[in-house]
Amino acid sequence: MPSVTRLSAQQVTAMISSRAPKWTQVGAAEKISRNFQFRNFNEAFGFMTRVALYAEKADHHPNWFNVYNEVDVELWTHDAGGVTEKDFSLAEKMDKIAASMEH
Ligand code: H2B
Repeated sequence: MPSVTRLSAQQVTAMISSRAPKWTQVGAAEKISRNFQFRNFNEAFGFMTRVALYAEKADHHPNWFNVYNEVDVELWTHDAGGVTEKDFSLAEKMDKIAASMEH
């Protein structure tokens, strides 16, 4: 049994509006996604490193794809088969880390 409950598509829509407006719902709210762009690979990898440290502590990990200065992220809770509160906590953390790296 997953320890957290999957959110409904309606709940995901509401949570995106209130907490993570830069994120997009994928499919029938199976995932949320965001594209991050940085100045160069060094900054993108720095972002990934900071997120990785947080993800390990939270025991909740992003699915992501990096090419040079871009990081494409998809978040869902594998155990729950959909999006949960944990994904929104991680999305907010990623937004904060990225924002702190802007000039
Ligand atoms: N990350 C994500 N995104 N979803 C999960 O279900 C998940 C995870 N499960 N990180 C955790 C690790 C689980 O596999 C370990 C054993 O706690």
